Amino acid sequence: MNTLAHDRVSESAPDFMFERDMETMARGRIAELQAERLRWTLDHAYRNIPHYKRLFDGAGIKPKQLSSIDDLRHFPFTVKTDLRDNYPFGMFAHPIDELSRLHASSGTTGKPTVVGYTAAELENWAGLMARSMAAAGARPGDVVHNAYGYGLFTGGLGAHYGAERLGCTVVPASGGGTERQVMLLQDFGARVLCSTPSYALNIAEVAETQGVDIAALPLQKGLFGAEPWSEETRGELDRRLGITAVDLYGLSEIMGPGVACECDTARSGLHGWEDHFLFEIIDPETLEPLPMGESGELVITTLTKETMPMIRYRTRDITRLSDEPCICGRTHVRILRLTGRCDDMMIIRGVNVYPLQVESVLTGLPGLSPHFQIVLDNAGAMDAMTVEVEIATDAPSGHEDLASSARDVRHHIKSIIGVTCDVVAKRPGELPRSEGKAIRVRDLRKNC
Ligand code: DLL
Repeated sequence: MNTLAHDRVSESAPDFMFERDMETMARGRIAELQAERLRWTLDHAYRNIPHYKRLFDGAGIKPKQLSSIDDLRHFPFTVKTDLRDNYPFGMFAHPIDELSRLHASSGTTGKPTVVGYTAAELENWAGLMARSMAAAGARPGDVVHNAYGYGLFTGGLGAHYGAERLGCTVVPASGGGTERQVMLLQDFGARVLCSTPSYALNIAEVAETQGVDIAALPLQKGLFGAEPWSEETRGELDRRLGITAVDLYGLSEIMGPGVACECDTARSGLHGWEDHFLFEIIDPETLEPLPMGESGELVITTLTKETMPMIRYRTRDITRLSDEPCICGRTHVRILRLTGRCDDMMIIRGVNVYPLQVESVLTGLPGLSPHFQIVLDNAGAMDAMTVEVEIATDAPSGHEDLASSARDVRHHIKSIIGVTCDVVAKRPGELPRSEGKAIRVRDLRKNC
């Protein structure tokens, strides 16, 4: 994108945008641009990637049959196993020697999924991350402490180049070494923190045990994502770090972080950058597209990616879209808070439960820390859930106190989520701490 387009004149203004023309484009114009770019993407994928040729031919559809965006619903979906089946480079339209970088996301089983970028695509990504950071309240000249993991994970380098593109000074802290991170936050005076929400809570906790008041430091904005987090956790991060916590979304198959980001003006849904991506919501059972505002699985089609265009990629993420105008002036559709992944859903005694619902209940209760894990096990023919949660550092921790906290939590989970489970209250420090994406579920079930 045009790097000269940013609002140089109004960098310090509250409504500063990195690419105002694109971010505030009339919705009709966005639709025209999307149709044009979609036609190019379908044609490019069909001609250059054998997987898509096979897929489209199998479905009896040709790119030229798309006469409007609505026709996209007739094209087949892409799923994660398509990437695995074409491991490592089978989904690429370019030979490897034309690429500048590879990233990969580690699956729980088998081979990772690999994504590749040309130099131009890295430029594009940096621009979209810069746009996201500016929306979240970062400004040129800010010090950005980047605690997303550096490496094959897209979080570290994605946020890094976005912050540089915005004109910030990056502290490439990566994840881990939390005590040192607290020292760097104090000494370098970062105004912006980038990390997973669970790692930000870990930083807050370590700072508190070191007697450091992060809320009194220059830190003001947090860009948190890469895992589901609740409004209650947002409140906790705002309060404990003295910041405005903003939601950031992305996935490696589509690009990495920066596919969508909240504005710090409204903090009410993530602006999905529609000049580069087309968002649909489908019913994950019937696979039919759902109307604006209904909850279902997010499906994304890339509009500007050359190396690895993704056609109707099923993210497995559950959310809703909103095209209501936003008070910040950005016109791009909003992706409302992601409530979980289809594959994270647990069925406990017939009730559908997502880890995020458990997080919401726990974070709202006094006397508890935000650190928890869900343990799944077999109970006869059914699945049983045990919630392990740590009590707050200042809460009484005798045997009877722990038992009473556990009873209390069990009662709240039953009344709010409607599921009966066991609860084990733990003393501070007994559960593992996150340094990146938190592991919320320990699955001990046999045959799963
Ligand atoms: O997590 C990219 C990223 C890095 C996003 C840093 C934001 C910040 P993956 O490792 O491929 O990529 O994982 C993608 O993480 O499909 C969601 O399930 C989840 N996820 C990402 N952002 C959010 C969010 C990165 N804001 C998967 N809320 C996605 C909820 C999120 N879940």
